[in-house]
This record gives sequence, C-alpha cells and structure tokens, in this order.
Amino acid sequence: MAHNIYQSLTEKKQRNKKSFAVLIDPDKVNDDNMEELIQLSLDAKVDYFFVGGSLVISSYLNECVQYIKRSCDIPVILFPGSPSQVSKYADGLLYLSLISGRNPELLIGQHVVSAPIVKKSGLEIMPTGYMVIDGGAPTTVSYISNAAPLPSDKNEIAMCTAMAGEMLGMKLIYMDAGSGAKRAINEAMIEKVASCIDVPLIIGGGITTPEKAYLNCKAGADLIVVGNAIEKDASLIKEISAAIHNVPVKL
Ligand code: 1GP
Repeated sequence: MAHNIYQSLTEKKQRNKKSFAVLIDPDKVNDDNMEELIQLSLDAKVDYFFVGGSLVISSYLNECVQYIKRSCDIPVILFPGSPSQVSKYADGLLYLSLISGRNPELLIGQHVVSAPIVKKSGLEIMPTGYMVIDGGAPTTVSYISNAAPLPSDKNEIAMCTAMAGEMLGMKLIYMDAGSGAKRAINEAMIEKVASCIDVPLIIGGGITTPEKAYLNCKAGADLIVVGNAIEKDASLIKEISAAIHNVPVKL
C-alpha cells in the first residue's frame, strides 16, 4: 500500500496528534528477533519504523526492510547514515542534511554523489534538517559526522538553526542526541525550537522512558524516535507508545 507519509505527518501536527517511530538498526536484528519486534509494534500501534544507523556494517538492510514490508503495513522510513543505506523496498527516506554541523560532505556533498540513485529509488523523499545535539558523551553520530554537536544548553542556536533549515526548504527538523545518548534533549530546547517552526519536529536520542517521551511531546515534539532502549527491553514499545498517544489531541 502506498503511504503519503509527509502529508499524514503534517495533518497529524495540525491536530497535535503525536507519533512514535521504532528505530531498527539492521546490525542488531535478524529474522529471528524481527518477528517479535513487529508483533509488539503492531500491538502497540507504532506509527513508523525508522531503519538505519550512523554505521551499518551488516548487509541486512534490504532483507530487514523486506521482512517488515511482508509482515505489516507500518510505513518504513529510511534514516540513512550514508548513501549506501538506500533500499527501494522502503516507503520513504529522510533526506538528511546535517545543519547543526559545518561538514560540507554531510550538508550537500554526499547528496550530490547519491542524487541519481535516490531519485530513481521511487521512495518518498523528505528533506530533513538534521541537528545533532550534545548528549553528554560522544555518540556514533557525533564521531562519524566529524562535526561538533550543538551544545545542549544553547537553545537560541538550536532555534536559529531550525528556523534557517525550514527557510531553506527542509520539510522536517530532526533533533537527535545520538543513539544511546547519556542525556536526552531537554524540554526547554524542544519548546524553543517547536515554537518557531511550522514543519513537524522529530526528537530522538537517549529516550528510555514513557515519561520522557510524553514530556518531549508536551514540549512540542511531533514524532518520537526510540531505538537503543527498545533493543534492551522490547516491552518498552507498549508503554512508550501509550504515553505518546496519550497526549491530548485538538478536536
Ligand atoms: C538515534 O534518534 C535515534 O539516532 C534514537 O536514539 O537509540 O538512543 O533511542 P536511541
């Protein structure tokens, strides 16, 4: 079934309806544990699967996406750490530009190189202003990106970065403390950024509890991404999903 992912995200934003994405790192799953993960996600009414990672070593990406597509109708959105992580079997792709950094390769260089492949993929391409926020310790993304993360207490810099991203045409802003971050992004920064942009705001990195996911949504996040905590305890899917979907919706 074809999904119009971006349209549904903007429609949900207008109604203050929050979404939950389970992040799947193809290096950490296999056919044996995928079944349970998908069943738990279906039961919990997870909105999206994000698939990808800053560093994907295995060649399980295509199989992983195909496995999900065979098993359920939850849209699969690629969250690629590099141009090699494009799978035509997914539904959409976050076309990430690392706007918090000053590494030209991740702002535009890799996009130029991979443009023909991405265009031909048939995926729904969603230009995304990607902002890595300092999560208290180096994460894979902060190391691999070769760019300084945005300081976690500089809310004004985050605000101006997101505003610039939106005015440059980014359709989504994704603030990420990095997978397994010691410290998730604080609500004050989320509130500041959410108050000055109109496009949907994705928040991830170091979220480990339903309470934190709920507070992030109340502060203005539209879509919460959780990976690491779920890898450790898949039963969290249900509680986190319930917390996110419990945020009151505008009638
Ligand atoms: C990382 O935002 C994602 O890029 C999710 O982070 O794995 O810490 O949940 P976690």
